[in-house]
Amino acid sequence: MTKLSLLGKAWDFPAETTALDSRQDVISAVLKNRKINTPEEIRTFFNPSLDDLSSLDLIPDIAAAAQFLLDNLQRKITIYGDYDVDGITGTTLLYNALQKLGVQRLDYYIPHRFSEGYGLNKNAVQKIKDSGTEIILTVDCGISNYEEIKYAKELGLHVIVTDHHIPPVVLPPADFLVNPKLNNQPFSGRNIAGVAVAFKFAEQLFRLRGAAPYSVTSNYLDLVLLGTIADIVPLLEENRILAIHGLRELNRKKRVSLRALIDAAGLSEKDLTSRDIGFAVAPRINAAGRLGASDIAVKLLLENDYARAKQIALELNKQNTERQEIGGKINEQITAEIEKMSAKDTEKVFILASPGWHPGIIGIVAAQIVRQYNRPTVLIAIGENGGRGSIRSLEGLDIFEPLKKCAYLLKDFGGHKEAAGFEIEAERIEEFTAAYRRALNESTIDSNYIPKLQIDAVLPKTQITKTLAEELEKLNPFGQGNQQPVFTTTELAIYDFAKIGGGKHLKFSLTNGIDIIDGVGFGFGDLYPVVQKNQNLEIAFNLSINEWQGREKLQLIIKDLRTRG
Ligand SMILES: [Mn+2]
Repeated sequence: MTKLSLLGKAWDFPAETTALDSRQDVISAVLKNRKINTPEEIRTFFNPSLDDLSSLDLIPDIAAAAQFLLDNLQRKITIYGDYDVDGITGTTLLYNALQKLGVQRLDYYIPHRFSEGYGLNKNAVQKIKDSGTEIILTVDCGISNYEEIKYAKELGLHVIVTDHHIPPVVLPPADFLVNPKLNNQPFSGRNIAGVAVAFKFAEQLFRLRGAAPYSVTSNYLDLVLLGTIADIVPLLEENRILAIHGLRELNRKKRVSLRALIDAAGLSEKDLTSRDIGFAVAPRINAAGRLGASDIAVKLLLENDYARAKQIALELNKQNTERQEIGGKINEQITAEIEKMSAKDTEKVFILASPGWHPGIIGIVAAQIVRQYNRPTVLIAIGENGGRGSIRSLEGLDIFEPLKKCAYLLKDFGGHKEAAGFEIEAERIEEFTAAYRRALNESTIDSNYIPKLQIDAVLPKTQITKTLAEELEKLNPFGQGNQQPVFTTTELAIYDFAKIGGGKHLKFSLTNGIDIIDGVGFGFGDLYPVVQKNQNLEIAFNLSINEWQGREKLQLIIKDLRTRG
């Protein structure tokens, strides 16, 4: 029997363990868990240069597409993006680049999230053609739009696709396909975001014009960072290089529009981290699209006037707050419903549907429910045109394969292992609920799927220090593939604990027999009675530094608790 933690997780320890006598030993162990082993890998991990990015030639078609565009700068060009942060930043980046290259007739098009959906559509292509456009340049979409691109070609348009999504078997008949995943060899730049493909395409354009490597495009790295973080690509290899340089660029605050957005978010006082981007900046850029139209976010990012940018940023703030309030209400409703559901109806997956839910927000709420209950969650918003569903999963549990098996019940669907979306006729929701539950049960190899907590190392008490916490900061930016290190120890005991934050969180005093160390468990309020009954618990934690009244102190962020022995 696997031993489960209080959060219902199995703790997963590294296969090999070495003695952790020094801080360096701990850092090495953490790096090893991330497969960073050789001196060169360690160098690029801590101190990456843009020269460490892979050669542009590894992306098929990139040079030919760039040359074609340079030969046709006098024609009208429309950039066709996507409504999420990756697409919005990618659109902005290419717009900046083409403007810099002197394109006079330049436009962009972002499809409406609900009335048009993801990718190209024929209506939009027709509108773009009617506006006098001769070249469509896509970003973060296009590789799956065979029919729409064929149609564009029939209308006499030239189409350059830049995209990072997995190419389908039959490729669209575009003039050029710029997608790192069309190179079948493994290379470090294969898993970059859509905005990073746009970045490389822009870099190719400027190099053909004789610019020194990254001399122009380094100004765009703030945009690359936002799309990279928001698209949740693994923050290792090239994405880490781009993110580190992107953070530097962002914190220079040279882009007026982002400065306005950061000010409006109340984050002007500090250097931003990848976390701030994930929690504060990206959601604001996304807010408009979630509620409907994303054009306003591109308009913001292209704005050079601070006052006007601030105005749009405040509008996005408002939409983000609105988005949170709507999400909060849906969450409350779902939580109440789950409490009433029978064990059979909550087994392995939650599937809930309701009219009146906002289809742009259920994805976020589903992710919250997954975190609250450690269970994959399907939410379906029922509207006039049927149901729109969002599925979110736990790390490592594939919810997409079972969705494919239910394709016959769906109008449309897409996604990947851990997140997916679909459209369905309202009448078929009941049938889908049963079919999906069955498919999930069958496809999950371990039918008793247990979520895991990856532990980096078991620390001796001598290593649980503020200095180590400071050194670990150098592993930033944390994210997918490079999580903030999680440790356990057998040498700290719970000395005291209390509810804080209106009962939502727990504050711990931990002791090694000599010192007292602070710990905090965010969202652990519900565990109060359990901890009260048994304080003989082992903790899993991040090391962090808490600044309070000008003094810095070590604080453990408790990730999980389990019974000892
Ligand atoms: Mn993308």
